[in-house]
Amino acid sequence: MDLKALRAANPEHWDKAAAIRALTLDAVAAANSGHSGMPMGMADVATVLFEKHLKFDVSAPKWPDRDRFILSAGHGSMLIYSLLFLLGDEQVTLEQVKNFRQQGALTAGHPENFLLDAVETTTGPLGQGIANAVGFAMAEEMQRAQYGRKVVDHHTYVIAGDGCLMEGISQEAIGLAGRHQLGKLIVFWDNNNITIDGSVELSDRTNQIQRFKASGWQVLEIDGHDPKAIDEAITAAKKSKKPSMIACKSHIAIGHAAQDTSKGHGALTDADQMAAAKAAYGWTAGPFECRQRSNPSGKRSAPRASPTAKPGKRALPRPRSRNRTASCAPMRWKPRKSCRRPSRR
Ligand SMILES: Cc1ncc(C[n+]2csc(CCOP(=O)(O)OP(=O)(O)O)c2C)c(N)n1
Ligand SMILES: [Mg+2]
Repeated sequence: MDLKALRAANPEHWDKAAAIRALTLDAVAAANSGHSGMPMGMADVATVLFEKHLKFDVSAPKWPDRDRFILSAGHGSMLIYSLLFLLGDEQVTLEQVKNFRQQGALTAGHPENFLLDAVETTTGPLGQGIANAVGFAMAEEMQRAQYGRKVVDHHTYVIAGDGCLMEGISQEAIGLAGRHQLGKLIVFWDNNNITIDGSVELSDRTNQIQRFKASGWQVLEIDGHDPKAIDEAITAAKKSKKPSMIACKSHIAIGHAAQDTSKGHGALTDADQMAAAKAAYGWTAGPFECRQRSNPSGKRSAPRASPTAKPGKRALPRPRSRNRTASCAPMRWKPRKSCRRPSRR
């Protein structure tokens, strides 16, 4: 992997994804446990999804018509904690990130929906997240049929790993989603060919592309480190009447000595190797330091207008701003296009 070329091609994107990678390394090292490689490998996909497509308001995580994001590969929980911290989620503070996996922390080893408002559903048992996501997408279809598109019109996005797709429960859910043509369900497969024990072929040789196609899905195959390809695939998936599976060829623990190995699945804590990985990213800040956090003042962002609101009117009351200190200097993530105002379809 030529990280320098990737960085040079999309420097702004790269730095945002690198913030996820660096925070993941720092939090897992501080806890001396966890899973570093998956968040590092899927940081590009998550960055494009959250920056360009996901319809949500970080200050109103329970806003009813938000897009749902489900991290089925729950062991990679630092992916969602990093994203929420960087976006300015008021529950996921720097303190919480530093206390990753500690007793009483909201940043539990696996995402827990009863601990964090922005976590849609608890995940960790492989396969559970993707199966739950099919239920979320079915609920959306049913509500949309009942209340209409002006009120209910959101997508359900999932990141699932090799292990999720190996679990039997995933087939029942995939079959159901295909049967009901849940076009607003979009699954990213972290196609890194590595699991906890080694390469996937050790235990499974299923052709996942054909499997999803056979179950009635649209399947797209992309380089999971190419932000343009990720963006285009999501755009295409959103247009499909079928549920979509985006197979994202990725490198677990990208840029680290453990890249593409099962060692990369677990906790990467070696100080020298961490320093080398950060150097490869061009990341010069110290542990837990990042300029990338949006909303560093702790001020809540303006609420979105609802699909039914007249232009200029707010569907949600403007929340009060809060004072909170953050160690990061301002550098806002650009507002997501889809977050400005939902399209009227
Ligand atoms: C049902 C279930 N069985 C076993 C585990 C333990 N486990 C956690 S992650 C993992 C390997 C997952 O591999 P993959 O999804 O490819 O993740 P990656 O190594 O790419 O991060 C296993 C076996 C689990 N979480 N759930
Ligand atoms: Mg894997």
